[in-house]
Amino acid sequence: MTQSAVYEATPNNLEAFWMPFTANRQFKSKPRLFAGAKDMHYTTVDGRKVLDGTAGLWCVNAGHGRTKIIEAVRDQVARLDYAPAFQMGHPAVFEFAARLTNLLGADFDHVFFTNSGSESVDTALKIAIAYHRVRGEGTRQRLIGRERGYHGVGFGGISVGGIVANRKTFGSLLTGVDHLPHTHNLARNAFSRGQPDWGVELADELERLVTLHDASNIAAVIVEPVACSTGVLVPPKGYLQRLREICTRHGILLIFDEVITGFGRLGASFASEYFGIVPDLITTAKGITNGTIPMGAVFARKGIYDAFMNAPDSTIELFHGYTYSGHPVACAAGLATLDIYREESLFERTAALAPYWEDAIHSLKGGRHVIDLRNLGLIAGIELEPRPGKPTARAFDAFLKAYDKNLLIRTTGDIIALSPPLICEKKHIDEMVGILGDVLKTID
Ligand code: PXG
Repeated sequence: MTQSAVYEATPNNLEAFWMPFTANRQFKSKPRLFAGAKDMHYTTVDGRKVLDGTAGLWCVNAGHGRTKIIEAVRDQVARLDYAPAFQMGHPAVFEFAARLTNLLGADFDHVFFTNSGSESVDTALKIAIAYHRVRGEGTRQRLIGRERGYHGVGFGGISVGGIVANRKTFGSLLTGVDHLPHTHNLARNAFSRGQPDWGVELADELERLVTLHDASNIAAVIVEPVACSTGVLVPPKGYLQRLREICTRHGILLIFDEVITGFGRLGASFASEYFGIVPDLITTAKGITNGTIPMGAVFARKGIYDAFMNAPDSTIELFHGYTYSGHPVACAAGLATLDIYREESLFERTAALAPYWEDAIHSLKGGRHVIDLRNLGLIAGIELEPRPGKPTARAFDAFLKAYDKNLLIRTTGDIIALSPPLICEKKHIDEMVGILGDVLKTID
């Protein structure tokens, strides 16, 4: 068999691969395999074209198979395949860090590279705790996350995360962690367009935790500006601003987990720009390389890096990093990705398309099983009434039916999540909503 035939044929043995976050036995009894992708579509091994309603897993923001990225990767891997990440460097990583800080604006001046969102989260939590310590506030060690939050799957991330299934089988997790309440409230906010009106007061729960523990013991609060994995929970108006105010008042670092909301998804470079809020640390991954090569990054607000630079000159300031931090091939992919975002004005384009997206999504109101519709930027959540006694079954059926009709969606619980590549056109939005409307009519 030629190498390309291996990539395109259905493998004989599906058993050995233990698939992540997958119903392995269900999948292996009826596999769904992609062999190719271009722009807005995947191609299956049996030659069907499937419209990508999810930008892969929220990461292929510039669409699939972008020539510029492919060429940059090809060139870099041939030129310098790997350079040690510790005590050595290579030009592309410095260039990429500088380009990223330009994109972020004047408030952020340093970038720490990782290989995934999970690593970015653990990195940010560690930087937050160490930052307080180097400034002589070493008692600040507690971390605060939020119910229903998703911060990846490292022990740090699941400890501050609030998705029960991702936590309950993994033991005692990190100590010293509290959770804010989530912001989902169907009774008050169902079918809100964009940010819901009710819920700013939920941020005041942070004051309660500060009163309980005392600010001198709290290092950081971490939230997703829009909680996506749990099923697209859009923050109530004023909520994130209030979290920022409370953190500032008590010297607590605010971490925005922008693994999904970064790189244009809301129609601005980052959610922090979209909402006009400056957090202290921003975690990213996914769209940083258009999903082409694994990479993540943590952005530090001015002053955070400097606080670590008081040790004697030749000592290591932060004992943290990964073999592949700032991998040359990932940096090449990232630089080409930033070029595409800029040359095609993809963030501005997303902002311009968002109202059309909102109308299209909300046209599903009144559809069978639909109990809520939520949207922001190019993200949507469609919440279905669960089947009695069988949570998740109805949405999973919708996923399988949509795939049969050549549309890729994501489901979590009984919520359908959509997040197409930012190059998507109105005709793609119409197609997605059309297929989904049909699917909802045909599932029980
Ligand atoms: N933080 C956030 C906010 C995320 O959404 C991570 C951290 C972890 O990133 P890594 O690269 O370690 O997976 C994520 C990842 C889904 C889905 O369909 C979402 C993610 C990953 C896979 C599937 O909701 N988010």
